[in-house]
Amino acid sequence: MPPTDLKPLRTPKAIAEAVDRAVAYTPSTDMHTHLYTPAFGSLLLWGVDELVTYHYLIAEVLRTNRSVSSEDYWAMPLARRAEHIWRVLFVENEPISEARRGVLTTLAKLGITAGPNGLAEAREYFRDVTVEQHVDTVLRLSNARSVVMTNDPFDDAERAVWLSEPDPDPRFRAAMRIDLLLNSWEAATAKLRAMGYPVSPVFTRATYAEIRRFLDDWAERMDPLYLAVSLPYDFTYPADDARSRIIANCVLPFCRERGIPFAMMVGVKRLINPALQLAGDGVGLWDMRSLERLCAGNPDVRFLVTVLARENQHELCVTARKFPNLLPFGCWWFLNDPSLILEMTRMRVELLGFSFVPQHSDARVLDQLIYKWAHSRALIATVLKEKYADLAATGWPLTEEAIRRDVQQLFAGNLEAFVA
Ligand code: RAT
Ligand code: ZN
Repeated sequence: MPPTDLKPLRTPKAIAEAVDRAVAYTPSTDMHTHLYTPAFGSLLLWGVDELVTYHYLIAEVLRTNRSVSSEDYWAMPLARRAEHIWRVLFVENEPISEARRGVLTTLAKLGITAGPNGLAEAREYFRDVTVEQHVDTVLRLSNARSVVMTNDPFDDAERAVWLSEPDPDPRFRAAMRIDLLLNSWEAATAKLRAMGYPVSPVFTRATYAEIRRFLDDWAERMDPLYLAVSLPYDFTYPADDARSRIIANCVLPFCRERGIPFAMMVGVKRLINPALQLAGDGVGLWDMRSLERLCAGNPDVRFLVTVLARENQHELCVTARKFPNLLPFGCWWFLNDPSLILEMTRMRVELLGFSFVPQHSDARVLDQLIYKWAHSRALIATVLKEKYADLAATGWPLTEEAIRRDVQQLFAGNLEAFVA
């Protein structure tokens, strides 16, 4: 980053230039992705065919060209699916949606001309690229210092890799994800037993102890930054159900005693159209009194929270004002669109100052880091320019140094301090 001048910035133009520099040069920690360190082999998705068949685009292709059903779509091999999506969503229709623009931003930053020939050109580009080279290219272009994975000890393929003690790239950090345990207790019971934790379907002291032993063992192995779960829109706590029992008796004590934050991503309506598979989930409004109860009842546990419904965003900010142990993060999934990112980021700055994490990528394909961060950085810069101009108008002596400090907090510092 170029050196700074310590004199206050007087004009909106000087402020805007300082913001652009800070936002472009500050490395980010991407706190939630579905990427893996290359040691995890085929679990790490990368390359143009994966990029073009992102599940956000599957939902778009099925409604844009109804002559190919979801069954027909899934019956095709990956390369044919990519060609179908490219033809329908990029050649026959203007690639105007955010997910489509994202593919084009990514290709452009890799030096591939945005145009109807993009898929063919990109396949040519990738012919001689190795995954290690590509990780370096993508992290450099997205200016991400580190990315946090989603690590599921219940996933057989992933568990096998962990058990083989892989040699991880330190830029990829772990997060332990426990959806099966909290959302499907019956299935989790069978899995835990098979993994050597003799739990019973009814909750006894011994069962809680075995769940806790499972969490401890996997935390030792993964060294996770946080424990995570995606929860449905109707998640209620406390409730007379398996999930609440496990949260109260195993998850909260685990997080408290080990000093590991609990990340909750709340608001999904799973598989409202099952034929779409990964692309078939919807969104619902969450009754956030459960969050108030969790934060109030556990001041010594730190909660990282993102919510999926637009209508829940204001309440999340207000709740965070009341609870220092709550850190809102990201513009998740269906909210990761420019109009909503602008709205949410403005609201968060106004209500919380800089005490939140503005964005994570949720990248499922390595290449997506490029566009998700490019688009988000530009939108965050737009909001910062407005807010700093309003601040400077009061006569406050705003410096470039201060802007850099703030952006560093937003892009990495707040998270690092919260998980430390
Ligand atoms: O954004 C997504 O790709 C979703 O499919 C989910 O992965 C969601 O982010 C999650 O982590 O559950
Ligand atoms: Zn995700």
